[in-house]
Parts: sequence; C-alpha cells; structure tokens
Amino acid sequence: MYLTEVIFHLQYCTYSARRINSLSGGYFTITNKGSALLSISSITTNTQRFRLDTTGMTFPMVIDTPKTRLLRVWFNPNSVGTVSDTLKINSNALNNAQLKISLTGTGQNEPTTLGEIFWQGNIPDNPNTTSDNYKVTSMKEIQDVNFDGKNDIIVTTDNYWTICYNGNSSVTDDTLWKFNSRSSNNVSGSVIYEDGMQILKTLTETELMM
Ligand SMILES: [Ca+2]
Ligand SMILES: [Ca+2]
Repeated sequence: MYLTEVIFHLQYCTYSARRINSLSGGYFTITNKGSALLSISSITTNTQRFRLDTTGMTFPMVIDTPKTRLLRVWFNPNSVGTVSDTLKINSNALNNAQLKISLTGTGQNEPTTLGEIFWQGNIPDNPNTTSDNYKVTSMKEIQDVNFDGKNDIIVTTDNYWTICYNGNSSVTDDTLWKFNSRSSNNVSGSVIYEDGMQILKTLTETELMM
C-alpha cells in the first residue's frame, strides 16, 4: 500500500483549435488515493501559452485522502499553429513524484461572420434545488475580472445562479466564479429579469469597509 498515492485522470490534454488570443480552460482532477496527506510543492509549465490558474491556491497544496481537487490550466494561443507543453506536478506521491501531463493546443485565425458563436456552454445544475429551470434570465458585460484584457460576462439563471464567465473563451465556456442565491425553501430568490442585475464598478478596499 502506498503511503501517498496520487491518481490523475488525464495523461494528456488536447485543447484542439481555439481562436488566437483567446483564453480557454482545460480541466484536470487530482485524487489522493493514498493513506497520508498529498502535498504538491509546485505545478509548472515551460511556455506562457499554458498557465495554471492559481486563483485561491497556495503551495504547498495539500490534498487530504481520499479527496479530489479540480485544477484549471489556461491555454492562450497568440499565433496560428500548434503549441505543445508539459504540465509538471511535483509532490510527495510515492508512486509518481513528478507527474507529467502533455498539453497540446492549436491557435486558429479564421475569418468570422456576423453572429458567429465564439463559445458556448450549458448552465450547470444547482445542487440546492431539486428541480432546475436552466433558463438564462439576464446577461450583462462586466469589466475584465481575470486580467486578460478582455471584458467578461455575468449571467443570471432561473435555477438561482449568478455566474461570471470568461468573456474571452473560445469554443467552450469557462466559469470564473458562481454564486448561489438559494440556501433553503425560505431563503431563495433568482434574478428574474435584465433590470434586476446591476454591474458595479470595482470597489476599493476603503469602499468595501464602508
Ligand atoms: Ca438541482
Ligand atoms: Ca477577462
């Protein structure tokens, strides 16, 4: 029996063809199948075209057993053609102290037509509801919240989500954060129409304290 055994569900990730200068997430899970804490000291890539999303993350990243953690690696092609890289995950796992995942993606620069769909996704289930109406009730642009220089998008849904999407996605959607507004039968409320959602400017620390 391994003291700390790590299981990765992917050995490679192919991002396929994405619009150049877009930012698209690839998703990985790491499961600690051992009997001790898994401690990940670093996760690296070689190029700037693939980058680990470190939002809310500090190293060493500790994963309890038998827990799973989702990771996102952003692909940002800046020219036409295929780019490859290797994600290296260094940890105390006895079965694989440096796990490598191959990353491949292709930058594409096709002429676009009016009304073309740049990316799309499905509204997720809300685990706080038994029945879900996946209807989008409002959608607005928000200033750039993930610092890629492109504005992002807020969507509210009838199944009590307020979701912030990466506006610069390509092909598939990427959720930057989401907020549930239903905590019980008595405490719930969705944003039911466009005027029910207001986008505020980014608040300073002083304004937040007021
Ligand atoms: Ca549900
Ligand atoms: Ca953005």
